[in-house]
Amino acid sequence: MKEEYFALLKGKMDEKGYQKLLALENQKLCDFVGEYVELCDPDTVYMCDDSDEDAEAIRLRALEVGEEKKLAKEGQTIHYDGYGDQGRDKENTKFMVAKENLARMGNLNCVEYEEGLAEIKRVAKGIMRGKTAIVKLFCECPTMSPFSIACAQITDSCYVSHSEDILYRRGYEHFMNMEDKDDFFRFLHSAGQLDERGCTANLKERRIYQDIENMTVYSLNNQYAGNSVGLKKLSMRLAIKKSSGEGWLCEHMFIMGCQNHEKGRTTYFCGAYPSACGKTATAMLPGETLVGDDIAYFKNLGGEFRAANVERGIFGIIKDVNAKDDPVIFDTLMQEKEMIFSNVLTGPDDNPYWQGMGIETPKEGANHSGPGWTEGKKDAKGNVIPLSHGNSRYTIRMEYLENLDPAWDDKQGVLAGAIIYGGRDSDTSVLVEESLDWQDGIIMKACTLESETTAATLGKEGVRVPQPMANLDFISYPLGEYVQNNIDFVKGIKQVPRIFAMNYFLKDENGDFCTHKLAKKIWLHWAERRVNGELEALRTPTGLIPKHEDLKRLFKEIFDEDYPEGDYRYQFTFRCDAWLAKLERSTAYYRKNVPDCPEIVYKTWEQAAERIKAARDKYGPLIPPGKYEE
Ligand code: SPV
Ligand code: MN
Repeated sequence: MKEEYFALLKGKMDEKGYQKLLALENQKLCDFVGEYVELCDPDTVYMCDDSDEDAEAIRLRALEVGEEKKLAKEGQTIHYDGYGDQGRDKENTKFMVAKENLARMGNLNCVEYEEGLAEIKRVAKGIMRGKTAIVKLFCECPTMSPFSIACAQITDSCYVSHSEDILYRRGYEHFMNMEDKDDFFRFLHSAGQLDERGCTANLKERRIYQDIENMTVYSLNNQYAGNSVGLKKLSMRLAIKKSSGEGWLCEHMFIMGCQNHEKGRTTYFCGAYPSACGKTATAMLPGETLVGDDIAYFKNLGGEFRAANVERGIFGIIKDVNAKDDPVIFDTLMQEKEMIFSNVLTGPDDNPYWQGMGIETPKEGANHSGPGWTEGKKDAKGNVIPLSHGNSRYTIRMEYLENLDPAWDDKQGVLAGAIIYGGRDSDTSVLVEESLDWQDGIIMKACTLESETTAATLGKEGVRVPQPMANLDFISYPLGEYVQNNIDFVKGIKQVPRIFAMNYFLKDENGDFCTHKLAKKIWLHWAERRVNGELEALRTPTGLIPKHEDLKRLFKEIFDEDYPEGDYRYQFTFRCDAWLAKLERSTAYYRKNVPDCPEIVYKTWEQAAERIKAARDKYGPLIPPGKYEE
């Protein structure tokens, strides 16, 4: 450690904490802590190891300083983010890039390196005065595994540290034992000054600056976890950059096990869906098992396509979680266990309530807009404030879940059998379609993924936007190169996963969704049988779809429900004009925004458009399932 930091840290840490830091014998870590303690100037520094004692101290402190409040059920707490801090702040999330590299970053949001660093130093100066800085070490993916990435977090937010303790594996021991002591991600976070509710007061100075060259993120004046929790989306951007140079992939995907009881087998699926498109609901389908719900690392281990969950917890959207549609999560949220609710209503009985909960909710309470909310309350812009924010969340450990997959923490990850790309699309894609092969899947299903915006990001809701791989917000190097890396990843893989597109949001003639919410289980089980070579499929101009008889049998077996031919015909009709428009939108988007897009992408789309046009000439604009032949 640099000489000057010794005295500084000794003065701000208790002896126990100071010794914990020194015991790691990690110069780079000490310098990171020293440099930012000097700059941010907290009153004290609390160094954690992997003990429950340290975790408990932080949890209690979150209550003491008011960043969290107790709810009626033991262990449950509520945290509020500021009214203007309810989602990821894309505008102020920037990559710090050297001048000479700025041009090749395309339209990624960047700031020139030195300018960015100067701004961080200005905003961070003295930002922790009057507070305690918590230093805690974590590990992404199972510790001491081929997937592990060590992470060091400095934060003055007890809520952030508490959330990270629920969501990630503790990493002090990992730091102690890891081979390359210099190879870890670094996160500096400050919630900044807090208002009387314990929310960030100074949102105007919100900054999330990502130094992808030095694997460090600076996040200032915010609390919403997508901005503040280093190990979640901030580290994801670092991991994507790191993976590009090391031949692996970091994807915005769940990992789950589809259970075929009849055959006694588990097939693992990974799925990418933009926010609020059914990702967690799919990962949590009753009767299946969960490995992870948000971020997956893919590695080629001995020729096998292995997937590992970065996290050990879930930071999930709570809106519409109810006993009928999401029974596994709903039941968990009713338990007396350590969990954090954010931005939901705290009712007069000190229980949490949210939109779409499926029970009667109170007409008053405290919520993201402040205490004293009553039904009909309006915000400064005159908009009615719902009882809970659309992006309000729960933070839980996966170990609470009855559907946790036994392999969730395996150091080798799980063998991926299939990848799903799922968008929010009311009028184009069928409910499930298999791609012709890996490359076709990446180009036709992953690159063309789109969604309508939701409350999970700041800004207007309901606009259709491109969502390549549902990963666009996190891609930290040129997108064309990322697409090529995705195509190339399976080279040398013995058993390449199948790729499926799923769309739960197709609407019927009345503007209602076509199926009930649990029908996703049917599409999943159809895919499971396809992966295992058991069912035939029908061709469309863009891939392969189920036969009615197979879905009918699955609906009967799984739900004891009928699946009428008429529903099937509507849901699996190929819509030529909508698809041509989709390809046109994708082409225009990539031509404009992805200067390094591989030519094969355009060629594949052109060929698909030709097939669709020829099919339209032959069969008409709406092609019912089974009609199309190559
Ligand atoms: C998402 O929006 O994709 C999330 C929540 O998983 S956030 O932490 O905001 O990224
Ligand atoms: Mn996510």
